[in-house]
Amino acid sequence: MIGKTGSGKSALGNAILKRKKFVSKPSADSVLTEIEYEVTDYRGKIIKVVDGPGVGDTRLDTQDSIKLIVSEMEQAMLMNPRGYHAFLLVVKFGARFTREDQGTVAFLKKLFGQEFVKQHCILIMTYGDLFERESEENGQTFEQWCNCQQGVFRELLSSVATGWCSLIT
Ligand SMILES: Nc1nc2c(ncn2[C@@H]2O[C@H](COP(=O)(O)OP(=O)(O)OP(=O)(O)O)[C@@H](O)[C@H]2O)c(=O)[nH]1
Ligand SMILES: [Mg+2]
Repeated sequence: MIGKTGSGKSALGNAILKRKKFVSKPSADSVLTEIEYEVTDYRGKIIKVVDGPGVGDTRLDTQDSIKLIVSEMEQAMLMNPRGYHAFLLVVKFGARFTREDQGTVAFLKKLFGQEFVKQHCILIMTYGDLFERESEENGQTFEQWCNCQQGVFRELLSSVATGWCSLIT
């Protein structure tokens, strides 16, 4: 899981695992500084969920932030030398998707190649409960909402594996 501090990576990991393995709490700083993982079984398949510190940690400047992602990726690769099936890009619904977020995607492409994001990244929007509240008022479905988005978010949507934008609460 890759995403900004507080975007809900650990909460998503816990939702996938169906148990509270990762610490998920409100904090201005990144809760996790090391890579952590947990294994679960889903319909006979073993799923390994890997959680890491947030990108855009408020305590770090850009250079240190890049160093942190590189070292996080290194740890993640060493931990699973056979590789990963999917990277979950975690974005909080309601948060502005900024150039900085776009920078993270560009950085991943640089690190793993241009096709990487299209082939291996799944965009997950957390805070689905906030979306549902809005949706109750304006009647818009998540799909309709995605189709209305412009700018950087639209670019991100079209750069990840098609059809893989999910909403979780
Ligand atoms: N309402 C709501 N709160 C959420 C959701 N997902 C996460 N949260 C809350 O947001 C806060 C941050 O969530 P985390 O899971 O710790 O976020 P994180 O991305 O792991 O943060 P770092 O480990 O610090 O990078 C916690 O208080 C969660 O309970 C969601 O879908 N809806
Ligand atoms: Mg976390």
